Amino acid sequence: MGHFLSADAIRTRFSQAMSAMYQQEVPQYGTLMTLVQHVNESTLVDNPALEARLHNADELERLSLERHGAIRVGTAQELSMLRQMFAVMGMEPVGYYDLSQAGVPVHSTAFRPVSDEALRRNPFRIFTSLLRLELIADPQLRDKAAAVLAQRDIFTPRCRALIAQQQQQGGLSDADAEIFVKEALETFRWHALSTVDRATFQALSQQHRLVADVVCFPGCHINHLTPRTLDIDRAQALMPDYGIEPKTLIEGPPRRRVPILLRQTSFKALEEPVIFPLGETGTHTARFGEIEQRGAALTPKGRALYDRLLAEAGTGVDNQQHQQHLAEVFRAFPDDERSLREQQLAWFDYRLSAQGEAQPPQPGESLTSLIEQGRILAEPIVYEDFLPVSAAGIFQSNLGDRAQARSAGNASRADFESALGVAVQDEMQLYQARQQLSLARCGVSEA
Ligand code: OOG
Ligand code: NI
Repeated sequence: MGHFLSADAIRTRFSQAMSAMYQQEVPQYGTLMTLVQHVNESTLVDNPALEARLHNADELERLSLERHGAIRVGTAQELSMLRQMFAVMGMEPVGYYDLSQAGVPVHSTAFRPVSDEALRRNPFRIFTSLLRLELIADPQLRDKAAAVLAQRDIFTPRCRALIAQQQQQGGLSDADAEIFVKEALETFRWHALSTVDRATFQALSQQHRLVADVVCFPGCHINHLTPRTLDIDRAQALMPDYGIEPKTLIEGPPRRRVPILLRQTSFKALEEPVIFPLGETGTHTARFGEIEQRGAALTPKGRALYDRLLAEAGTGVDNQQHQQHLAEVFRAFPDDERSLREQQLAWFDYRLSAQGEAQPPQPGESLTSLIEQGRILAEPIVYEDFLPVSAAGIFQSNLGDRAQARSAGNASRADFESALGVAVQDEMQLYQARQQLSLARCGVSEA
């Protein structure tokens, strides 16, 4: 034993393989990556302070690796197996997202790394949704969907075997990891050949486009991959120059001096050909591209303020007006690091400066004074999770314009966790623990 490849290394190989596959499947995603790379390079050139900062926080390296993806599955067994697959790559389920609120019949979690070190290596995340068949109104169609799902296996036999082997041995050799990545990728590949006849596909689409997307194919195709940009406004504005049509609104908070949480935008899903078993053809729109700009993780207090202001701002029909209006409403949200820290609105990572190393904190010295003296440096912790309202906006923009309000939300976290096979981790506890750990490393006990 002993000669195992680390989970972090497997994750990086997998995320690169996934990106390469998706570029082949959806060429516009490659174009989007080029655009983001140009925007990031020019943002760093224009803003040396930002570059220095990312460099010091050891974040520059992860920038080009950084992306998230999204998938949707149909059964508890599939979800639980995915959990075990992602565990091989050091990704754990964090957070519960109820999207039924927004008329989308799924609930979700994010598989992602959780430790500081693993996040620094590669923060690859997969937003994973489980279809809620009980939200399909027509009982016959519900049974049909369940029967179709019961017949498929979205994992290759070799993939299952390697997951079991990893669980027994506690790791995978380099050679086994290589095969594992290749086999795992098969689960997320696009298949134009539907598993159901055209009439069933159409009936399920009528219920909800998402239901057809989850039920009618032999795998759980990756539906988007999302690189991280340093300037989403610029990237959105440049999309048409690159031949990409963006969704109307940038989701999330407005542009700020200190970015918070997550701002996202996407391009519309492609219309792709589908082939049915009897040779008839049709089309399906599911796969798209998205970009995001990440900012500070907020504390429960900061998050409550964000949620309140976002609801107050409402949505708009024109991005420029919407952003202006958001910016006005968000004046109530402090926009400097010091206030965010002192009012405990955001989580921070603390570390000793060179001066602090030379003159370490003594018992009784306050954090504020140590920061003022420049002995401790405070840096907002990057938000690693997702936003349900934004996610709903992304889902909706890719399901066509037909508004599909459904079921007033009824979250069912317990059902989700029993399907998953474990409880999801609480993201707030994870941020808090990281903040505490960074303070402890500085030799300071309290924020
Ligand atoms: C997931 C949409 C959520 C995000 O970035 O908020 C998401 C989906 O469409 O399956 O990826
Ligand atoms: Ni996304």
